[in-house]
Amino acid sequence: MATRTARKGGEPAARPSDRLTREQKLELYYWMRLTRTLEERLVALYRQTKVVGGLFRSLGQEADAVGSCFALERRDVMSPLIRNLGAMLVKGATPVEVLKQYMAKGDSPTRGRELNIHFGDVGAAGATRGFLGQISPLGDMVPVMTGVTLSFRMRGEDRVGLVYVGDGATSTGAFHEGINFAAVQRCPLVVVVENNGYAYSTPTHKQTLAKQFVDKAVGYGIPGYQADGNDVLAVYDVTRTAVDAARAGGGTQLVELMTYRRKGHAEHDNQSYVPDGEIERWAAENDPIDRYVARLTGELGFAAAELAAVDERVRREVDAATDEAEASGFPEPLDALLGVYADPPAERPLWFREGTGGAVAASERAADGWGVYRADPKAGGDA
Ligand SMILES: Cc1ncc(C[n+]2csc(CCOP(=O)(O)OP(=O)(O)O)c2C)c(N)n1
Ligand SMILES: [Mg+2]
Repeated sequence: MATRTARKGGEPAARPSDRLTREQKLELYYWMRLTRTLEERLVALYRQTKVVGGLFRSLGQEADAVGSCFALERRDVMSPLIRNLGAMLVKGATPVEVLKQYMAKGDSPTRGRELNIHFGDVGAAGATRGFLGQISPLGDMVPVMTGVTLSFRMRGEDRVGLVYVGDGATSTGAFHEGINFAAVQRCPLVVVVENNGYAYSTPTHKQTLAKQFVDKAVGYGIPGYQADGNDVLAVYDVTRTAVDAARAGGGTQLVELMTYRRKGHAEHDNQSYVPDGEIERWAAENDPIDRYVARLTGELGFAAAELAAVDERVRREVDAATDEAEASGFPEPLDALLGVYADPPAERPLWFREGTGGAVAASERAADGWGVYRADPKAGGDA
C-alpha cells in the first residue's frame, strides 16, 4: 500500500480542522498553555526538591501531544509516554493528579508509589477517561495497545486506540511485533511516532538509516501519514484522518509527527551532546505555542485579550492545584500494600469462547479461570 503524506496547504474545506468551532480552536490553545504552565510549575517544585523523582519535559512538543489527542473521543483509549502530558490533560487527567503524582503524595493516583505519570483510568466505554498507565520499556505499549484494540474489534465496539512511541522506541522488537500483529489483525489502532530528533543522547540518524519513519508504514502494509508536529492544526488534521480511517474499519494507521525535544531527556540532563545553537534556533523559530498564537490572532481573528484570559485561567488553575497538592500528606508505610494484589477479574473467564462450543471449551472449566484443564469432561471432577 502506498505511503500517503499529508499534503501541505491549498486544500480548502478538505481539512478536519476546518470543522472545529471557534471554541474548540481556543480550547487547543488552552490545553497547550496548561501543559507548558504546569510543567514550568513542576520545574519550580523540582528545584525545591518537592518532586521526588525525575521530571520529564515536553517543551516544544505541546502541539504534538494536544493536537493528536484532540482527535479522539472519550470512549477511545490512549496510551501516553513521558512527553505526552498534554495528551493526558486533553483526555481528562487533572493538574492536581499530576502534581500529587510527581510529588509522591499519599492520595496521588498511585499513592506515592510511582515517581512519574504512570497512572491510568481505563475500562468500559464512557465510564472512564480512557488513558492507560504507561510502562517504561520502550515500544512495549504497542503490543499492549494491539491487544486493547483487538478486543474492541472482537467485541464490535466502536472504539479506537492511539499509542505514542518515540523515534528511539521504533528500533525495538516490541514496536515491530506489535505494529505488525495489529496490521495483520486490522486492529483499530493509530500508532503515533513522535520524531523529536533524539532518544536520550542519541540523534535519530545514529539509530536508524530510514530517512523518515512514515516510510516504515509501507513495510507493514498500512497507511502512513506525516505532519509538522509543531503546527497544532496540522497535527489534528493528520491524526483525525487516521483515527477516522481506523474507526471506519481501515485497520492500523501510522502517523509521524516531526518535532524537536528542547529539553534534555529529563531535568537532570545537561544536553552537552546537542550541537551549539540548535535548541535556540528551534525556540526562536519553531515554538508551537508562539506559532499558534500568531495564527489565532492573525488569520483566525482572535483578540489578544481572549488569549490573555486563557493564560489567566491557566495560572489560577495551576496555582489552586499546587496549593491542594502541597497540602496533602505523604503515604503511610502500610499504604505500600494497598492495590498490590489484583482484585477478582472484572471479565468472565474465557468470555471470548462463550457460545462457541468447541472441544477446547468443553475441556476447560470457564468458571474456574484460565488454563484449568479437566481431563475427563464427563467425569466432572478435578483434573
Ligand atoms: C527497552 C528500553 N531500552 C532503554 C530504555 C531507557 N530509555 C528510556 S527513555 C529512552 C529514550 C527514548 O527515546 P524516544 O523513544 O525517542 O522518546 P523521547 O524520550 O524522545 O520522547 C531510553 C533509552 C527503556 N526504557 N526501555
Ligand atoms: Mg525521541
